[in-house]
This record gives sequence, structure tokens and C-alpha cells, in this order.
Amino acid sequence: MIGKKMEEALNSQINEELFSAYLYLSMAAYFHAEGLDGMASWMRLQAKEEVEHALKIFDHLVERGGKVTLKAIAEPQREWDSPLAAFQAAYEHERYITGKIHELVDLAQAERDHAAFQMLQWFVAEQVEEEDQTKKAVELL
Ligand code: OFO
Repeated sequence: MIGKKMEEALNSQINEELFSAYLYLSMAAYFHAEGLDGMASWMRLQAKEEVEHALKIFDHLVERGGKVTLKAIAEPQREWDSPLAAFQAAYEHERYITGKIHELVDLAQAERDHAAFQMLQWFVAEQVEEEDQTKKAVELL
């Protein structure tokens, strides 16, 4: 059975992951509108991955007898000054998410929640990859 603090924190992270999906879908729409279908496809894939991230945490809560509480998803930005500005925003967003994942790891340690700690290690590694990918995209533009 998962503790209340971890349950709440993981529910908030589900929201962060679903907002990430919404943000990247919004960037995909922006790229389509600019005629940049390749970039749009890349962002659509990222959006799908973010939904998968949300589901990983969702499943962890379910498996541990926690309660999943879905909250409202904020409206994402719709326009950027340039493709570069959009990718820079994606990179900044990934850095923000890395900070959130690290806070969760700290909480798992403080709560001695070894199961959440182990599940979160996947996200720690994933964030290294996602920061790297978005940073490289920024450098290419
Ligand atoms: Fe793009 O990151 Fe989720 O976790």
C-alpha cells in the first residue's frame, strides 16, 4: 500500500506528464500550421510518449492500492516566435520535468518507499535521454 504523500505527489506527476503531452501536441499543431510536417511528426511522437509516462505512474498507483486522482490539464501555449523558440521551450520544459522527477526520488527516499524509488529510476534515465534529444534539436536549428 502506497503512502498518502507519495500518492499525492505521483498524482501531480501524472498531471505534469499529461500537460507535457498537451504542450507537445500544441507544438505539433504550430509546426503543421507553419508547413513543417517533419517537426510536427516528431512532436506528435513526443506527445504519445508523455501519455505513456503518465500511464506508467497511473499503473504504479493502481498496483499499489493507491487512488488515481486526475486533475485539470492547463491550456498550453499555442504560438512560438520560431521553430527554434518552440524547441528551446521544449528543452526548458524537459529540464523542469527533470527537476520534478528528482523531487519525487528525494521524496521516495525520505518516505523509505523502495517500490516508488525503483519505478522512478526509469524516469531518471528517461530524462537524461529527453534533455539530450531536445538540446540536440535546438543545436541543429
Ligand atoms: Fe518528456 O518527460 Fe515525461 O517524464
